[in-house]
Amino acid sequence: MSDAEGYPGLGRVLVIIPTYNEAENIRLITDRVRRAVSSVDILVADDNSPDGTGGLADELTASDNHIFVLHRPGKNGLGEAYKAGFAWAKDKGYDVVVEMDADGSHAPEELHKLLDALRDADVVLGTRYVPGGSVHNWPLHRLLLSRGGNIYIRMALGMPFKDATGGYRAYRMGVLDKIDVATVASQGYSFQVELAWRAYKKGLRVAEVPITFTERELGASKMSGNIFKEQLLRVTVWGVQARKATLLDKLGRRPRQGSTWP
Ligand SMILES: Nc1nc2c(ncn2[C@@H]2O[C@H](COP(=O)(O)OP(=O)(O)OP(=O)(O)O)[C@@H](O)[C@H]2O)c(=O)[nH]1
Ligand SMILES: [Mg+2]
Repeated sequence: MSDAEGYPGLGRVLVIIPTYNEAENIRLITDRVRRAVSSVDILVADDNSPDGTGGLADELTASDNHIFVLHRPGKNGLGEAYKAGFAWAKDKGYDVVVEMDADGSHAPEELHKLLDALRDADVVLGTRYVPGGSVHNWPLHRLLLSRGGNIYIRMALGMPFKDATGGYRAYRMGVLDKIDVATVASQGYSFQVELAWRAYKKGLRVAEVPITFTERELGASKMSGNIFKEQLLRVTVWGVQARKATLLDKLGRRPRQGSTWP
């Protein structure tokens, strides 16, 4: 079982690491997390990776009682893996959940910065695009897509965050119920954007801390053009819905209730 005291001032923290074919990375990342912040627990949410990541995670579990594995039946996207991990964390009574990629892009050595900032916030976004933040080893087109995507998100949604697509984050557990995370349908980067957008709309305290993002060195990317297109489409629709709601509000009429897809 975990250290009873958890992380000072925050309680029990669970770092959720979704994995699909991360056999080369899983031990490296869990070792780094455990060395960096020894009081946190780790949940590997594996989608039955054909390369045996789930089995490797089982071996780690057997040798370290801070590491747990959630075996899922098959590849079902990053968002679904996180939602299952969040539900697991709630069930086990954690106070804080952290999102972290398995490929080393999110440095466990910076985890304490996110957790320290969470003492005065409800959500902390690890941010590449503020002073002190950086991106290493990304080709120019990847950087332009990411920066351009974030500028578009700021314009379309009117939320101030510099890095709404990043996936290195910490949430107080209560936030996930407040933003009704179980109903989030987005996948890929949109999943991250939708969580930030819902937290922003609820008026929650969202802090951004600079992080150093490093492109994966081992294993294959699961990023695709469709993930980027999904983000563009969803953000555009959310932006239009938000402007419509503001306009109706000004006219003294209530927005029509109904589906909020996408
Ligand atoms: N459980 C689960 N994990 C996934 C799935 N897709 C991606 N992941 C994990 O989510 C994390 C981020 O995926 P990456 O492939 O690194 O995506 P990315 O960081 O956008 O792309 P790169 O910059 O090219 O690495 C990694 O830990 C993946 O193993 C999925 O369908 N299910
Ligand atoms: Mg990656």
